[in-house]
Amino acid sequence: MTNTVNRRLAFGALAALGLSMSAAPAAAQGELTVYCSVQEEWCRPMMQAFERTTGIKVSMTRKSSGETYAQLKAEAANPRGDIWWGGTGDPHLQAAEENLTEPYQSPALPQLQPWARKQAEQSGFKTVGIYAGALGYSFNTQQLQRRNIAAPKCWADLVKPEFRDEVQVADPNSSGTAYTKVATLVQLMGEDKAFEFMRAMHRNVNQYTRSGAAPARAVATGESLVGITFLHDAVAQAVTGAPVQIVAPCEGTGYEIGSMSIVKGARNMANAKRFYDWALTPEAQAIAIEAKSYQVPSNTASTVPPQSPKLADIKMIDYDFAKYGSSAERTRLLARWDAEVRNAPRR
Ligand code: S7P
Repeated sequence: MTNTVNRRLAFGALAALGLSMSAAPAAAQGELTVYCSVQEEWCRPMMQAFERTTGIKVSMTRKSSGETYAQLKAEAANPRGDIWWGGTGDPHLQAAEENLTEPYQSPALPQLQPWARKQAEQSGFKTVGIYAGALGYSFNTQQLQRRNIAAPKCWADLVKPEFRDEVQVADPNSSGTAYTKVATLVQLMGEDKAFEFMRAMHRNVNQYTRSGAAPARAVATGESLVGITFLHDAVAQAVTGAPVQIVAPCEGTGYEIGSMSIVKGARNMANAKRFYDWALTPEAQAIAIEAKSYQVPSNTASTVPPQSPKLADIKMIDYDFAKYGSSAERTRLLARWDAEVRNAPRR
């Protein structure tokens, strides 16, 4: 799958899709450049709906969370994006700390879940929670049965010899999902034990993908037996009828607060704020369901998709967003992961 897509979504295209012109304001209302870090399948309808609602022309680029954070840093002197929508919360917090994003208090803040407001308060209102989701893994039920392997239930199962070359997970340098995995294991096991575990699991990893959700697709097609992702990304495969079972690991797991931030020095600041306010409405958040994106939405009036993993039923760690959302901690953990895990021998 192409990881980066630049697309200008014109009204002509909407008309071609059969949408009535009455749904699209006739007057052009300016432009907006959005960096989108959820799946392309959700980015696209979200941008189309915003264009339809406001008449603002959107130029959207889809990249993983770590890649977008790196892009904001690279463009800091000459910002090209206006708003960063979606992706795990840690890199949004890191961008806030590095003054790459703009403080903004949306009038919609009081309507949000406490975890979404806390994300905003913690960052000095430079980011806000838009959804939440738990980390875990999925496996291909047919492949498992064919190989007569017992169903894994815990993180500890993923280092067993029967899963040799059968575990897929993303690279935490590019992927927010995989950074959440590193931070989760460190909080769950203690840092040295977590790195020992990741080195042992490295022997079973068939590929470190760039994108966090890719391992869920690999499980659905049988290309990998196990994939570590957010659970909602595996549910998105299961609802298509793929032989996929999700696992919330028995030891406990971490979670994300998917976030949104306005780029510091945005060229289209007023439109960025308009998008920000709109993206927090129940109407905008409902687009996730059509896009088979089963995170828990942040507006208290939004409908939680029935397919969403029930966060209250999952053994969850008290994820320390302040610590693992700090730039110094990210840099340190990624350097250790590169040195001790990615470059470790596999035999
Ligand atoms: O698919 C949705 C989702 O899992 O993708 C975001 C993620 O940051 C993007 O993927 P990367 O791991 O490649 O950065 C999550 O925030 C979101 O829930």
